[in-house]
Amino acid sequence: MPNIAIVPAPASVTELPGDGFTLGAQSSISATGDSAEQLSAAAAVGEYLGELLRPRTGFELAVNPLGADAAAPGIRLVIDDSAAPGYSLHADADGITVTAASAEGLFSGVQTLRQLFPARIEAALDGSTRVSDDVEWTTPAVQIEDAPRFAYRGAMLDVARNVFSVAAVKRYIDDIALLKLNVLHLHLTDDQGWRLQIDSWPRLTEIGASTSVLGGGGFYTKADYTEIVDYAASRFITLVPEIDLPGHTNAALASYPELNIGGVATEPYRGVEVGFSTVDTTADATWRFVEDVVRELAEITPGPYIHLGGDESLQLSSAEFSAFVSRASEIGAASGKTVIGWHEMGQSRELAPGTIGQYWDFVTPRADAAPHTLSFVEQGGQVIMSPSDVSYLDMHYPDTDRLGQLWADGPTSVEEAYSWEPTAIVTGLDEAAILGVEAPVWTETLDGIDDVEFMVFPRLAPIAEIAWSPAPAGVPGAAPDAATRSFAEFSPRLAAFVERLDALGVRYHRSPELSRR
Ligand code: TNX
Repeated sequence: MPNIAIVPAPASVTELPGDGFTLGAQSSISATGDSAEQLSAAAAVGEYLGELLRPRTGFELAVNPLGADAAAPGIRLVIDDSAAPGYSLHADADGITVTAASAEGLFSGVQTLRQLFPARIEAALDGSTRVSDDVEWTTPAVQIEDAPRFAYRGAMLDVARNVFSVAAVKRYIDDIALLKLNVLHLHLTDDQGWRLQIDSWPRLTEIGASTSVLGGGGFYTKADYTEIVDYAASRFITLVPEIDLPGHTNAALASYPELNIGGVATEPYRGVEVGFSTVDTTADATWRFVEDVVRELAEITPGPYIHLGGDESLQLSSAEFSAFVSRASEIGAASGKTVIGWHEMGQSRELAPGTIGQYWDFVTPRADAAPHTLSFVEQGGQVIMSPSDVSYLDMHYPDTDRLGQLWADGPTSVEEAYSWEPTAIVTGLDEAAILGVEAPVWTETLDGIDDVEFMVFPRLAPIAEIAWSPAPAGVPGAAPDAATRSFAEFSPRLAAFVERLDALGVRYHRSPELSRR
């Protein structure tokens, strides 16, 4: 087991001679910045760090906002305008200093800092654990320089097929923050459920939210949604809400007859088929619905994106589909947001400029997936990579079929989730055209956050590393000294990471691929 084991791998890690830092009862967390605003932003990250470290250590760890240039013992969080992108971290016997140009950079540095302490520091105190003074909370001596490769590092949670409480979503936000992910994409609507209050179309939740695949109904009020958005923001995570159109709409079609071709409401649906539903793309009611939903969604969404779906629309001709998504993308753009759509949306050559595509085909593209994906770039947008055969975390693990599905080229091993490269999938889609990487988890078979954690961990860690860590050797534009990505090198770091999950009580899959310490 390496002495220093961080996931995702930082850009550069240099072990220093001498002792590392030992956290003690007298340690404090100090925050400094060049302005009052930076000072309070750094102090807020310090408070978050204190909340992580206090329960298990029992130390007070007071947070002291000190103003620029203050030297203080313990952990120093410094916002400095002149700092490089990302963060740098220096740990030695005198203390730990994390420096960044922004609070977001500091927060990333804090995620690295957590992983320098013994994993047990993550454990919550309950009846079975107790503060004990026989643990030395010591880090290695190290200098780290780090910055993300991709700006968009996401996880998607399907809250439409099954219902997840606000508390469950918050837990998932904390789970993904550990891995320096900065986007939570919520798939809010589908055939089996509509999960967001829309004031101008109340039956969406009165009727459309009454079903799910495995349990009862449920939805987020606007206040619930805002609570999730705010919690995510406190972890520097942007919420991307998805309203899936024009297919995957049975919950809306069951709620309002006027959205249907033929004008008759459908029955609520609890099955797991896809591709059977569509709104009537020529009905005035449909366009009032799209306008109203987008307007109300944009009003409560502070982030820059809204996702309008566009996947698996199998009931429309290509011309009908293209016309629908171009008009929907214009409505989305008019709300002031950048629209994201699944890659099929790229069939349209008249998307709102800058629309972002989300690629979900395989690592080797089939049919028209590649041209449809390139179409977004040709129209001034970028692409998020979610190749389903390696990043759909609802696929079975090779060693258990207890949860999940198989359709995306069979089970997905931990090694497969690590062994792909975003720039090597669609020919002509280079680094600059890729906004980032996202791992979706669809929930037809998943009942609650425990099931999600089982499917997601450990496989989310390799994907987070692909999203965050520097381009490996062999990728165009990689640094001359770039490392080769190797599962053998990753495995011991992953083994160290899951010890942290153990301490946190995350119920991950104890995959036989996890090497033992
Ligand atoms: C495909 S690929 C879907 C979802 C399903 C998922 C199940 C894509 C954008 N959509 O509707 O839930 O497969 O794995």
